[in-house]
Amino acid sequence: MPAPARAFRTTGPDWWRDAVFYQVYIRSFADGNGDGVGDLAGIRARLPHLVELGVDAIWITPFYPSPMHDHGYDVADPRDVEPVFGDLAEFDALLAEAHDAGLRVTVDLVPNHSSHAHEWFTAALAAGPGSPERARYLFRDGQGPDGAEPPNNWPSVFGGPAWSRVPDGQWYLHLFAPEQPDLDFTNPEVLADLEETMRFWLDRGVDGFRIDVAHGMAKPEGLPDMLPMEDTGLLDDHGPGDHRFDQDGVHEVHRRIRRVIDAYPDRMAVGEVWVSDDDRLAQYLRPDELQLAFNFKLLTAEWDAAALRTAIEHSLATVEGTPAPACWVLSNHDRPRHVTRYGDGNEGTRRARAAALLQLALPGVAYLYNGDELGMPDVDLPDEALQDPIWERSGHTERGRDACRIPVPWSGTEPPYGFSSSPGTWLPMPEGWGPLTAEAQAADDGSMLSLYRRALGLRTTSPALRGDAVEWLPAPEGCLAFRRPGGLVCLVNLSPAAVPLPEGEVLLASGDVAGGTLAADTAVWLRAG
Ligand code: ISL
Repeated sequence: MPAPARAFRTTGPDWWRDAVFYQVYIRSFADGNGDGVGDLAGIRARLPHLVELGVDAIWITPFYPSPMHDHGYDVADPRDVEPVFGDLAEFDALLAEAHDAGLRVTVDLVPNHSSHAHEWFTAALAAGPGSPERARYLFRDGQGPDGAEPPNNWPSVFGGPAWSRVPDGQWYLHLFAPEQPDLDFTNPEVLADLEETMRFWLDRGVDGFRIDVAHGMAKPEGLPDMLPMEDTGLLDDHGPGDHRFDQDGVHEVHRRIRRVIDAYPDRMAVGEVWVSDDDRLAQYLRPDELQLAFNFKLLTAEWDAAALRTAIEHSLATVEGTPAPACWVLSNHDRPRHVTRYGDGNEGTRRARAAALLQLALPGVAYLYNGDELGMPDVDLPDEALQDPIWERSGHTERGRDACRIPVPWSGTEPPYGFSSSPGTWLPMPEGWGPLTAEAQAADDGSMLSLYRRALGLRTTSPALRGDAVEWLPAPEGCLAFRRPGGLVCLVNLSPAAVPLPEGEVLLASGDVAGGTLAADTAVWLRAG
């Protein structure tokens, strides 16, 4: 049954300023054709779920032709659809249906690298050193006798060196897998092609883009050695010693991207910018660059009042002085899901319920990852089921990201829980997920899904959630409390004991608040009395 017709909740050029986006990891959301892999037809069929959930927009991870060495983030042709996921006609139908249902559609843009199967890379290999074909990528001669050493010491994010050698002796740069050669953005042809890709999707009617590795693209002149990884500190910090990311030249690329977006009414882009320094991150949000940048500080913070408060304060400080609102993320397809990060089982779920109310009470944009609304945990997979290139590249020392990419359970009591008509799903689904399915949770007033639906409903209807400021309130030890200008008070209890419930009308709570107390690992939304 198609989703009922509905207008967009907000219109105009800033429709995204307080929007809730839903990340569809396409392989794992819903399988429409029974091959065990999620696809565009599956998304179409599940639009009613998204409408009932109450989100404003979806972001669909890459569905372009790809040999799938990094599950679609290795793009062989950015202006077509991978047959496993459907075709362009299916995409157009999905876009039209989503729009009719009041849902905006954003798609992934993967500028930093292409697939090794892209026709440009094939041509580069064939053309040889010094050719214009090689100049679209970062081919270099090696160091040492016979050039047998890589051109510099950069490691790949997925493990091993960031360089691979080709038969004629040159090396090419790949910050990710060898099957994902980095493009050279100083080459005008590369930027022109990215602009063409953007126009291709904008002309079809997409509402915006999520930009992959938006802190990549620019590389420093001469590709100097970086500080060895063990000395750079935090993995995602990419401080000044790490030359692979966050180079000043990347901002020119963002200005070019923005110019394309601004030529179309009401379109936006959010960047995946793994830059933790507030001021450096804010640079991506200047008026002529990205409208939004994910702030990953909630996703990396422990379940701890001080850590979460610091994360929120830094995220707000980042956007202060920029035109952008904050952009909150708890989970995505690259990191352990928050139910699991917070301790798994009942404890993890309880905390995830509270975290949902925290995320959705904050001003700005929220991104949900498919399955957040069901409280999906990570799943430990047996070695033979692992698919992420990280597993192989790390010499079987890192298990990679498959655990957070398990297909979504929709209905029934046995795998594949309505995800697919085939039992052979691309990642196996565990036994015992009957109670986790969307169907079971829709029928349960106390479920995670019901909590999300209520929270999203209040976000759009209650005046209490209006206004951008966050005023921190005094709170018991181990608790967080803040007020929004509209009158909402959000109190999260991260302490081990119950705390008294403040005065006010309870709008929503993640756990029991009868008896005038708020239990441990519980959050409440109140309208101050
Ligand atoms: O910078 C990083 C760590 O050092 C990473 O967090 C990096 O920014 C991140 O892994 C980029 O992720 C995105 O691009 C990858 C893809 O595998 C991920 O799924 C995608 O989200 C390569 O395209």
